[in-house]
Amino acid sequence: MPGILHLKNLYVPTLKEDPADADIASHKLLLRAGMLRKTASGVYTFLPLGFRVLKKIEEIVREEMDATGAYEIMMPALQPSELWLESGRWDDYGPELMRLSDRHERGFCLGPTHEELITSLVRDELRSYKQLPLTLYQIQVKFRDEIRPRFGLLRSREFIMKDAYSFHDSQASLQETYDAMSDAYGRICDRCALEWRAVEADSGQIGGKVTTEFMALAESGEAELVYCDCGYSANTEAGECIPHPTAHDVAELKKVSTPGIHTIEELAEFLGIPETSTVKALSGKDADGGLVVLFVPGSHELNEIKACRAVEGFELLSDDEMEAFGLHKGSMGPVGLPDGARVIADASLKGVPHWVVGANEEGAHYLGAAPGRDFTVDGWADLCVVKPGDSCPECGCSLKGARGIEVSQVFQLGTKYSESMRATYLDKDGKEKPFIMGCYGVGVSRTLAAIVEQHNDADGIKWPLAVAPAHVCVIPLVVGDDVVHPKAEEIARACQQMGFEVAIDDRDERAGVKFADADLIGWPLQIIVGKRGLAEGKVELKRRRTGERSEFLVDALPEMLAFANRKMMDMHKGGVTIFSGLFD
Ligand code: 9G3
Repeated sequence: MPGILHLKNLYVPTLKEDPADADIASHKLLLRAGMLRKTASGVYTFLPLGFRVLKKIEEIVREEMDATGAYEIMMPALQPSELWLESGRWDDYGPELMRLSDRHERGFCLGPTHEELITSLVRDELRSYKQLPLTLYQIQVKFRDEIRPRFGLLRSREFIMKDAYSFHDSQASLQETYDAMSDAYGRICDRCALEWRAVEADSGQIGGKVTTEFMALAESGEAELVYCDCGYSANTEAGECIPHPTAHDVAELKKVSTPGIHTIEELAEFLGIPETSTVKALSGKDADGGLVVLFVPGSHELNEIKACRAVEGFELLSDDEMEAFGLHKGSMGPVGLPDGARVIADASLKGVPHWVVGANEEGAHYLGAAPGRDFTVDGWADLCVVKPGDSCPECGCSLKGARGIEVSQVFQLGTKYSESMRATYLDKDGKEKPFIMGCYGVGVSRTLAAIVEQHNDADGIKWPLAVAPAHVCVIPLVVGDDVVHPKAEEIARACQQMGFEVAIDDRDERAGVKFADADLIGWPLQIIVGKRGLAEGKVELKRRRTGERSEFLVDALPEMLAFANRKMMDMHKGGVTIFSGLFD
């Protein structure tokens, strides 16, 4: 049974004011509540109460990982450079990969992730299809030298991640683990009382193609997502985009003078047409340095990740490079491009017979530019950044937008690492095959911050019961006397006997200071013990989540706590009844 936390002895340096360099709620409140301290830019220390919350989140993650049949291990943070040279990633990453040399001048890195390490760990001894599938995980510190650490734990340079890796002899087997991990991640978010959405995402550099991100909704989140009532949701980096461009009614090619017009807004206003009737051009070069001009509806932005998928090695041209190609920024178009230029257009423009677009001449645009008649489109692709109001790719309804914190992610890696690191097994025909792999990460310290982002108010943090530093804080309004303080200790012990995690604020401080700190730290329940109340045999209860206050007879406390405890145990059994009654 956990001991009672005596705040008089505990180290909880609360702050009255927001620290200067903290600009989002979770960063401010974790510092003010004496749970976190900055050691260096992007490097933090968890103080006792913050550490208790971190451990509870880890425990929820551990329970859900074990329930999927994954086995916990602990890999080193210190990784030999040889492994990253083998996978070819030593040179893929720049200053973000924290590198060091040991006393023998051997190269190491502080692990930002562990694909290389886990693959080298198993490749010599995980040799038969009979041993598959296998999922191993760890909860471990990670290092990424972010160029701009900020928002406290949301983007730090050292952080705690649960990372799991699975090994399979078939895509079907990988899919099974991928789905099981996705379900587990949903339960982890629910048990942490996070409002979340699973979104299709872009797997970026790490290869593989299928990936799902779990986003905790928060205005302070760096990620943008769109979602639909039908259940579809996607990261705007990757989500399919279906713009609805409209054709302007001029059919023959007609050059119009547009002096000083350079942006879509200016063009649309100048011509008195909607932006959806204009076409925006973006010039770039392909892997061979050849000119490629991309065209998207004026109402949307180019998604550069999608552009790179459509054009190998695509890079946007600088202003100088545009000039070198003789292009006029702000009036580029498909008619009259330099010879050899490639034209790639957003698929939605297939339905627009006449474009309003630049004339490749300063201060001139074309109306009625017709693909096929006036110019050739070399390729069509999904090139736009999806945004709220666009049609849902699944059901056609209008998409809603939100911002989110990516708290976890599941990836299908395929054979990217098993091939580059020659990690194979013998299949049932005795043939060498590279493992099919998956990897799955939960940002544990980031989840802690996401919970605070979703559970706070002007007075401080409102910890969900499942991760609170303790469930109850008993607050004697007088200490050192022979009535109130002893009774408060007795009540604390009664709560403890009932299985609650209890703190008692036995500091010699004014009531106002104790109430403010209790609301700031965010204990789910406060039991306030004062002389006047005791004279009537009563104590006051305050629920942090709702602010509701009620009085209870001290003698009724044991069975009331027993009732609350039974309900709380229901919640802890992984059932996710958001606890009503005593604590809500
Ligand atoms: C690096 C550096 C930063 C990185 C990586 C490598 C992100 C890197 C992607 C992943 C993918 C998954 C297993 C757990 C879940 C996430 N940032 N990624 O590979 F060298 Cl400096 O980490 N890995």
